[in-house]
Amino acid sequence: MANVNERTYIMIKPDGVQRNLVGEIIGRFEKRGFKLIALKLVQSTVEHFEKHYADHKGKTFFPRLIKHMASSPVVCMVWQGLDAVKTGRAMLGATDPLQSPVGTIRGDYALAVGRSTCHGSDAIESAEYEIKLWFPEGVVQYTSALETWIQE
Ligand code: ABT
Ligand code: MG
Repeated sequence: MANVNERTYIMIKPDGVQRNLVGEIIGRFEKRGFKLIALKLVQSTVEHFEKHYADHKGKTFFPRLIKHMASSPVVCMVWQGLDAVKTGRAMLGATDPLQSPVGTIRGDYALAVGRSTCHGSDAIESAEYEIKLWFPEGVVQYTSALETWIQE
């Protein structure tokens, strides 16, 4: 059963922030109908990104990935709505931007695997882990007037 309150962790990566794509990416999630329940710009650390990407520890690309992620600020967000995890991933495109269809975030704005512009949780369990990792203070609870007009 699809969950209308499903949450996903979306993060605009250093290359997305540096290229001024923040408004564009936030706008796509807003226009799709998702509800924003947490948002912040942070300059994070190597240690924190090692936790975020713990599943990739030991892989050859890991040190380069972590170095890039900690090189400049990122925008951390939690979006809520119907099937948010799977739909969020579909909005991003594929891991390799060159394999991402036009119309997706990576298919429209990215070229290289190591500069993929935006992160999205790949499963409900990883979303829960990532939301706790990036928002230990919790998310914002509020009623959105739009919800009635987006979801059944
Ligand atoms: P993320 O949303 O960043 O997690 O990307 P995605 O889930 O699409 O892809 P995964 B497999 O999680 O890759 C994480 C980051 O590692 C980079 N990467 C990945 C490489 O540089 N080389 C590789 O061979 C693979 C598999 C791409 C992702 N991030 N960046 N930047
Ligand atoms: Mg991933």
